[in-house]
Amino acid sequence: MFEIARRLTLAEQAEILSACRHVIQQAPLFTKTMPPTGAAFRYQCTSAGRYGWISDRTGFRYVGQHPVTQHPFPPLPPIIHQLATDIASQYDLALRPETALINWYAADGKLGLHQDKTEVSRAPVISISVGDDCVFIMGGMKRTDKKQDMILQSGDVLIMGAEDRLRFHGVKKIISGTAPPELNLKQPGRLNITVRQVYR
Ligand SMILES: O=C(O)CCC(=O)C(=O)O
Repeated sequence: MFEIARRLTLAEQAEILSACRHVIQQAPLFTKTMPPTGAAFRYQCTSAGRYGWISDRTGFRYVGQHPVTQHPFPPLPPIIHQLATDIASQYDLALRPETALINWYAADGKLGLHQDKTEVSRAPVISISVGDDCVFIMGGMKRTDKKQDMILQSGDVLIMGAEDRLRFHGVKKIISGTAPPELNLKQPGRLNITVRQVYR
């Protein structure tokens, strides 16, 4: 299934934002580059948990150390861990969160169509959005399959699991100025956190 599994309250969103800020203080956002060209991605990223996802000229992979600080990634914030396992169990799916990829999209940020398949595990991916809305593209199992645009808003928690775990997807556009003012974002943009099990 892929669907919006929950809409978080503003208080929950603020708590998640604060947990991510704490992670970012220890494991700063960085810009990855795309294999094989070395072109820069249009968003910044860091991770929390046992592993972090990186990409460079040699490929995509999970690593145990932040590529800039060379330290282990900070622990997965308990609020994010709990939310992800609650959502998975709501759908009777097992998920042992091993990493949270934290993406930050500025106003011109985007992420091309891709499948999440660096993970060996096929446990569901739980995706939490905070900040500006975005136009999210959901495709099928093949890159060329029909795609649909959907708006992801601040507080939306999307699940991609079971037969939909490997659907192509991407972020087409950030809709600037749509973040809830109560969140007091220090700069405009969108935060997305995907919680994943990496290994079986
Ligand atoms: O930002 C999003 O909503 C999606 C993030 C994503 O697909 C990824 O990090 O692989």
